[in-house]
Amino acid sequence: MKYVWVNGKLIPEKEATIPILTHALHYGTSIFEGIRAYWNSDNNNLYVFRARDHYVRFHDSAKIMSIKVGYSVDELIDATVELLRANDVHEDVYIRPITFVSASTVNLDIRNLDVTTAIITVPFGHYLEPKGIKAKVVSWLRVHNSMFPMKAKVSGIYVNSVIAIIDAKVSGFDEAILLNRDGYVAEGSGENIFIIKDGILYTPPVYDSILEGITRDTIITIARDLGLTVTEKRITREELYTADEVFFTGTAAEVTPVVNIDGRVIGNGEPGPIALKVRSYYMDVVHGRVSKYKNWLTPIY
Ligand code: PY5
Repeated sequence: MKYVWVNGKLIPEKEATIPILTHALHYGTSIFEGIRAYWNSDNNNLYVFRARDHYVRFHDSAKIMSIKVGYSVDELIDATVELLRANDVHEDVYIRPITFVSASTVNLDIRNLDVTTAIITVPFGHYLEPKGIKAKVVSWLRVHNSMFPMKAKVSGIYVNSVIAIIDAKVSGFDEAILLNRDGYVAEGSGENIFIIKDGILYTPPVYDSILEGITRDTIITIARDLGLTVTEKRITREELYTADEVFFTGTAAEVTPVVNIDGRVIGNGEPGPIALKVRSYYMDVVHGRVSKYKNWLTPIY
């Protein structure tokens, strides 16, 4: 889009370039977020979804990595609003805040190195096919909590997701499901996972080497609103195969039904009724159509 926000200033996106020896490019030393803003054509407004929660997680990721963001949660929310207005956004967009180690050095101790904080916006539609996708439980395991704090959204760790999704795609599937080191279901390459059995929703607990997804939290909250029971528990691979429904959640993925896992048809091979009901409510919430969740939204206009 026209402008990006870099260290407190709006600059033309074309001018936002980085030197070749940038630390983050070589070592993945960035922390980032993925946020969505939804355009509501009923009242011609744009709503950023759970901006505060995303920027709190951004700060948590930074703290874990000993990176200093340089801007408070409130300043980052204000910067996001300023950028969306400057870009005159009237459509659904993805917002990508990032703080990266911008020093040009080969040293690994980043504690005193210069960082750059930027926010970029891009037009964004569906990340995964909403009609349902095929997933593969790949042989690559999710990086375990004891090897890296998976609560932190750190760029370098995404090579684990990249190798997993390539494995799934070359085998003809749409997305990967990763198990953790203990053999339990962790998450997708860029999504959390829920299964439904006999009307109850289950999702892996946060200590099972997953990113603590904000959409995951949203779904747990709004599903309970709909009178559904949601339980956080360890999930085995066979529970995936024999679930009545499975769906992924994520800022990019929203709520995406998984209709086939490792060649086993899930339910009747179509998106299930509970996933569809939860997704429809989720879309209402993010578009500002549910008054009780308006506090999750930052209106832009
Ligand atoms: N797990 C992983 C590994 C993720 O990358 C993501 C988000 C999630 C779970 C869901 O987290 P949340 O609900 O807070 O978004 N993935 C990013 C996203 O914007 C990047 C995907 C390429 O959805």
